[in-house]
Amino acid sequence: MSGESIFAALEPLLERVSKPIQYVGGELNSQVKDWNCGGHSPQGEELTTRWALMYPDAYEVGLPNQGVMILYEVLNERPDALCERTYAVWPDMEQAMREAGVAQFTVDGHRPVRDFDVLGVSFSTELGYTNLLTALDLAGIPLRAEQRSDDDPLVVAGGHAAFNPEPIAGFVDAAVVGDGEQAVLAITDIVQAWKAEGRPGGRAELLLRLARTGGVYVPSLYDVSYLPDGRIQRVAPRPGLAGVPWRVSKHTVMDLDEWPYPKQPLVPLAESVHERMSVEIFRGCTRGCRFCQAGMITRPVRERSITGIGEMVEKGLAATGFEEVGLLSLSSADHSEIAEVTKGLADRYDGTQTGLSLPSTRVDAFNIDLANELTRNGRRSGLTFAPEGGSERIRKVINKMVSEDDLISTVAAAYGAGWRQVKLYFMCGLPTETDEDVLQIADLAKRVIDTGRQVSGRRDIRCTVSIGGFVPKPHTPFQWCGQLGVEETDERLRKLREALRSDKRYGSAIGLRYHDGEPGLVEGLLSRGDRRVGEVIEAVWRAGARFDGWSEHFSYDTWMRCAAEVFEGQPVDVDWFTTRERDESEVLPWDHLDSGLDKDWLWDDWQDALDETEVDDCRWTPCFDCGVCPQMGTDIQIGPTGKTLLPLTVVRS
Ligand code: B12
Ligand code: SF4
Repeated sequence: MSGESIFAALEPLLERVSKPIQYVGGELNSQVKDWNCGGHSPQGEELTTRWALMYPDAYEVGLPNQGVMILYEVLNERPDALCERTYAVWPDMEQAMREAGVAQFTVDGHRPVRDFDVLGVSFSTELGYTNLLTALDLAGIPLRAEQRSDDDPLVVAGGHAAFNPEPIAGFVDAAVVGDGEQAVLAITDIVQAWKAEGRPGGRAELLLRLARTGGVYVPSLYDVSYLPDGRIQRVAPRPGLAGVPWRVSKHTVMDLDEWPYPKQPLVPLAESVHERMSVEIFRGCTRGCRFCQAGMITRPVRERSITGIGEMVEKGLAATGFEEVGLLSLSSADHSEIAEVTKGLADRYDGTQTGLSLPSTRVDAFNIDLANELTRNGRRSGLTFAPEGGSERIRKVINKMVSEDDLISTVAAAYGAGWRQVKLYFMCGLPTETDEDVLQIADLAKRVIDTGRQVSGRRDIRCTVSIGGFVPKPHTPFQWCGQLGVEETDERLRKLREALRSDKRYGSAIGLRYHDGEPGLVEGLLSRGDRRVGEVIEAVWRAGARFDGWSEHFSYDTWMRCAAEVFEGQPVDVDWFTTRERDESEVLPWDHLDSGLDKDWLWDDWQDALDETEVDDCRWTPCFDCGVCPQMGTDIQIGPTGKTLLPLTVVRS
């Protein structure tokens, strides 16, 4: 494998495409390591393991992605491994590359992706699947895993969408569920040992070795059988494969302080969605919102210590020159020492250019105090809250324990403290939802504005309602529910728009942002699909689908037409995968991927949802047996540590 740069061939294309800077690399803290950094064994075998890591979306979305940034650094720190990044190229670049015969390349060394040992793909969302196919095709790697030779890289999927890799099972060699820090190092060890031994048994042996770890899912080693009505009968390891597990376990990093990554965050050259440094202050969430896949699959909660956070902020700022730090997690205000963290950092960076921010979604006054603290000297523009459901009833169904009065007193505190704009996130199409539940969003928004005008004494305050269609996800209590159809979703959103527009007293004070139901239905097909959906993905891609997460590229009609052709004569169709409610006994396509959550517990939680019964957060109440801790041998890890952040001497030049 050469690893030669193809930049000379790429360069002439750059002036013909949009935003060429996204293809040139060289960002602050990026790395290009020696292709043979691991050296050779006495027998002449290569001892370097090379990863190309892909975020299957445009550079501007992929560059700031935390998961990719972390794994890139973890791998590059290893002397005998190297890792470079690759992103989805825009259609204009795809065309130019095809015309000029330029292969999918990494932005770091501009090396052909096909020269690497592993192509790791980070799937945060299922709408990136067609972009994987473009990259494979441009790279010259066969689309189907079974057609690959020993010279092709191993294609490994990770990220949250990999918790149901079945729709892409035919295109990937392996999938990893859960945290990647230790998993990528373990995979590197296995690849390295196999190479050092002279690649015994070829690709098949390598895949078997990975599968036998119990933590890497190799779809080609499993057979799926179906019942005549289309449901799955069984997913089982292929006969005669000793050591291939029936269920594949997720990976969990237990002590986040031991993994303070990224230490050297990448600084984008081109415009990106997120131009600030991010520090992940904890992982996991046990609030138990029933729609939230991220919360369910990342249990248990593992906090980074206050001192660990302080160190990451300080070192990260020094390494990047960023002037803003975001304290990120699934629900940052829930960190057991968040008040101390925010006060400590606000004190430390008082009087400097450094701004601090917290993605604010928790609906309570405490959150406002935190936001106020972080903006002591700054402008108070907008705050975001996520009540998610419009009525008190539906919030019980989804286990979002927020009353209308909580919300109103929270926004009163926000407008009273000088904030001018409040953004509220909601979903449409939640289980048991009626028009009435969604229409209550309009009443709520009006109450928010009335309250804001009252407490601030001003007319120029705003409330933006942002609403999206709910997509049921695997490994959540809503994995069994029927998704709301496109027409019903659009009709409900139309009624909400009418209700908001009809009252002239609010004029432009209330804004509405919504997505129609079409992309959500395709996301639903991909989220809860099985291997039969793979053919639809390939057909759609062949029909030109690219960047399905972008409204200007997404074509619902192409998806529906291809799905109808693929499913012709089969007992399944798009509705079967999306709007159909499943029963308790059904084998779900992802049952053999073990997220730690007990299926019986999830079912009971689904029944509790239908009964409008709420369940507490296990961080502050006794364990309610979701199964994760005993199953994974893990534990909730929260403070308080009782430590504080020492102020730093700010050196001004
Ligand atoms: C929580 C969250 C946020 C939080 C915190 C973000 C954070 N911690 O990075 C907040 C609210 C700040 C946020 C903001 C935004 N987000 Co956000 N966010 C998420 C969410 C739900 C989880 C991300 C997360 O936990 N990251 C933490 C990192 C450490 O975890 P990770 O990426 O999963 O990676 C780990 C493992 O999965 C694994 N892994 C990952 N890849 C691979 C690959 C291999 C081969 C292996 C082995 C392992 C592996 O290893 C990693 C380390 O352990 C994702 C959806 C999702 N399900 O992933 C959306 C998501 C990534 N966000 C999205 C968007 C659009 C945004 C915003 C641009 C929104 C906006 N308009 O401002 C901003 C940009 C922020 C940014 N840094 O890029 C989109 C991206 C869309 C796309 N086309 O890719 C997503 C996919 C949501 C969606 N469905 O639309 N986000
Ligand atoms: S096993 Fe218990 S303590 Fe652990 S995440 Fe589940 S409910 Fe919480």
